[in-house]
Amino acid sequence: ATHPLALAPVTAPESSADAFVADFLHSLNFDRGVALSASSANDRYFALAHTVRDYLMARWLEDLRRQKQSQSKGVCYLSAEYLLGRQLDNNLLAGGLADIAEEALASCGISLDDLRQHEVEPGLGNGGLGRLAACFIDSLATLGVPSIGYGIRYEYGIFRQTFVEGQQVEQPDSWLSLGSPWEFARPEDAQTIAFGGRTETYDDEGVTRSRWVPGWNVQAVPYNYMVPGFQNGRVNTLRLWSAVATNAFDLRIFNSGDYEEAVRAQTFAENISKVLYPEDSTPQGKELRLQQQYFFVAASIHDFLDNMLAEGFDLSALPDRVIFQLNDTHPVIAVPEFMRVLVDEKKMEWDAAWAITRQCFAYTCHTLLPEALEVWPVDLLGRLLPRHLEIIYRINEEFLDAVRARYGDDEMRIRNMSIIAEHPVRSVRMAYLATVAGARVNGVAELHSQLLRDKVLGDFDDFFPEKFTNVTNGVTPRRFLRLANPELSGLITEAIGDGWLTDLERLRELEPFAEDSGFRAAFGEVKAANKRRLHEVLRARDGFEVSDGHLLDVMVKRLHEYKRQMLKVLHVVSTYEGVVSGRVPAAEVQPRTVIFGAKAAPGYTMAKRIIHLINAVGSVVNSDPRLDGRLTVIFPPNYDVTLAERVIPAADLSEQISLAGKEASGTGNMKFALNGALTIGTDDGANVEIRELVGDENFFLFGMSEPEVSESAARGYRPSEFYQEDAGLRAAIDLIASGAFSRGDRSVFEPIVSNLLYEDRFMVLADYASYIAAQERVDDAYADQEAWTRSAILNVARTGFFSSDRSIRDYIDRIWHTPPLA
Ligand code: DL6
Repeated sequence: ATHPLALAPVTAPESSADAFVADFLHSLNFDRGVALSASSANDRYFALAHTVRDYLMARWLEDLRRQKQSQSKGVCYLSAEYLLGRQLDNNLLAGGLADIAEEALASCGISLDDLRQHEVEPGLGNGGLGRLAACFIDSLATLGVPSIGYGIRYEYGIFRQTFVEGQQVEQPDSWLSLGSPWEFARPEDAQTIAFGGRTETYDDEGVTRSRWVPGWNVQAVPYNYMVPGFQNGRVNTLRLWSAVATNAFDLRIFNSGDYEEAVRAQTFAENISKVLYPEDSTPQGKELRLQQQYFFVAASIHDFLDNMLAEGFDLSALPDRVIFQLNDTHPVIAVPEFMRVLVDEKKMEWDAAWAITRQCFAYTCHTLLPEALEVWPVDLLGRLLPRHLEIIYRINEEFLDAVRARYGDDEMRIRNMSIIAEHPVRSVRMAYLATVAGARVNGVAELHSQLLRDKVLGDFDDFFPEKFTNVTNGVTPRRFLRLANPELSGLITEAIGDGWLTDLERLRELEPFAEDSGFRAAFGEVKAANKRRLHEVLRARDGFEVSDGHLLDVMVKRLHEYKRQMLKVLHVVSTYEGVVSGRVPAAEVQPRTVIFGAKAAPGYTMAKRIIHLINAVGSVVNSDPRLDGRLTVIFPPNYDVTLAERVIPAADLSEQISLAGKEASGTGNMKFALNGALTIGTDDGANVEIRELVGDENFFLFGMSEPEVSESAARGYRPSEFYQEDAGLRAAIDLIASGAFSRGDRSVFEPIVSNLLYEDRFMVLADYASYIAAQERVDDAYADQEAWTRSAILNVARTGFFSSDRSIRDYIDRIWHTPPLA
């Protein structure tokens, strides 16, 4: 006999402050093993997190059951990065528990806000791509789409940035040192992941088949995380893999006293998920990176096939059951792995397997920089994954046969389209493999998708035009408006109700309020309150002071030359130079605080020099009395999601100033506009769509368009001509070159100066004059606060399109065809 309780479904705890207190104390006592009076902040944070988890648990278990039982088509989102941000607030909001939790904790004499600050955010991503993945899983859950996110549980996430004498120093991010209350280890669901070895053929009842004889393997242990939808009773799963050695250590060697050798294999295996690869645009041919990629996609594919399919599932029906979305090229090695499983393990005919594979994958490209498209040397790939290389060769052979059949022996075209590059080293072009294998290929903003078709993947567009589509990125309004900006959310809800939280286009209803002086005043007060709150955060975090009445001018994003933080620096230096040279009276300078936030990849020397320059300029400008406190540069270190949530709601001006044709989309641009900052930007990435929606009069456009950039490059770009012809630009560059920001040492920033004058790959100098003119328009506009606030409200009202819910609906319509589960 089975006890009736064992048969009953799991139920959520009663939703009341008293019940919450009881659950919280129970968790403190029985999970943490402490009394409230003896508990640490970490104990209380864990107990709170466990209590919140308990409220979500019944829904999660139910969703897991339903998704498996329904066998309807679902999305497996494969991403090497998830930049999740803090979880507590998000889960409280999704579960509708924030008020109860606050009341419950207060009755125990605990401040919810204090516990919030205790959470260490999991920084398992580098920037835009990883944060997009986090927004997408939030929207998938909110829309009730059957889906699972797969990735890597890096032991160390994106490095912690500190500044030593203005220069970036990286520290490991040991986000797990106190544990994570949100994860569920599932060692019983571990997968064995093989590497190395060789391939062989064998006779299988008269059929010659290939198989892989691997050289070594590791265990992939999954950790599950809840991904709750917004107050809809749905909870999806994020499953992150951690690498563990198959044999922890060799006891024989250990007993002989050679302890290092005994654990060598363990260290080697566990390195695979040790650290997030700290690059976001320029891949380096690192073996460990390829190991990471194969490790997580192989584990995910096997997990899906082993655990998500019904008993006796007919594999030919896989396209009706799953779509694997490849988030950039990092997971593309999944394609040959899937083929290997179908052909070698499931003994399917090659053609049948390929027909299935081509329907089960789709590829999102997130870049336009050719150097950011990953390639793997065949030597390395063949050594690590010999069978996969054979499979890639065959895919390529058949693809090139089809190309020849269409175009004849056009050797140039064939060389250009081959998945295998011959120069400078024989390599596999992962973006090409993804394009050949994927049912769909999408860019992440209209302009980007068009440039992909016209330029980066032009021959492929000619060959399979039906594959190409666009899905413009989006951001979750729950985290980036409701949680990050509670005051503005409250004001919006008061005006138009709260439907916007799941239907962001409803922000349009705010448009008439832009004409309402009372609403404008309230909106202005919200902005001022957000600035004060940011000020408190920056003071407590880094000791910075932000002056009242300043225009808050913000540029936060990864540091990369194409994003052109350098252009922003030149603007600051020009303003400074104007005053100290006596040309511009300080009293005429619009008071501004310029905030930078940016991490540079540790190996990216020029990016690190620019960080150094920003800090150096800041320390000179901020302390020069001639500026009369009217220009301040603040660069808080370690910009992360948590800081973004404070900075974005406070900003007046959003800097989106990449060279046109280089930023695939940007998502920061969307977050700022949604929070009522006006954009100064080029016609690049999603800026184009933001400007179209908010209107020219509410956007400060400057700089060359993408065709103008291409034309200029084709003519032969000579940056020194701009330097010669523009006195303001010359003065700014000369001031940097003079050592004014490096205690007279001209050598410190000389590499930046000569790069600008003689190379300037991203055409900073060409856009300088237009940028300065646009900044003058900003100053003029800001002087009329009523008109500025009106524009800010219209920015909020007109950018509802940029919800990640809309992006996910577009993926469903154009790519996945995975309806929500009723
Ligand atoms: O699609 C998300 C995000 C875009 O908004 C950015 O414009 C783009 O730079 C970024 N790409 C990456 C990876 N770069 N590469 N390869 O982070 O993706």
